[in-house]
Amino acid sequence: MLLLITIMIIFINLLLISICMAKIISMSLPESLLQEMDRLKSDLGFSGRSEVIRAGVRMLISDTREKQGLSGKLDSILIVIHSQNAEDVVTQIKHKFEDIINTQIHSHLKDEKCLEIFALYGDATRIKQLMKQFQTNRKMDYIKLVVA
Ligand code: NI
Repeated sequence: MLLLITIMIIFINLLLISICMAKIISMSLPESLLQEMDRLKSDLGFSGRSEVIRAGVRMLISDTREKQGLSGKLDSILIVIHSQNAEDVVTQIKHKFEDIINTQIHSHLKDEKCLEIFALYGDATRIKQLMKQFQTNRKMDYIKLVVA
């Protein structure tokens, strides 16, 4: 019995330590993204917004690790969705990467969104650079790289 209580006390202490180690951050999100996040929360059964963010960050980490491992010459497809008012940004970015963009398809979606599909061929480093330009731009709604 005493052993059980000791184990429980140790367990509670570890739990408290792990809770204290989590950092609280404040962040800003556009209303539309917040609504999407809340929809995800209920659809996927997350217990709270923090859980959704943690899962999202974990996915981004594993996705980035996977992409970082790429090397050599690659064939790939880059899919980007953005709002129509971001077209000038996309034009600027794509002109800097003409050496790896073979084909580009531009199509219009609902809600004044644009879909870009880039067929790429080139060095993995260049492809990663292009992806980074889109990923770090807050005007982009969706970015996905598919490596052939
Ligand atoms: Ni467009």
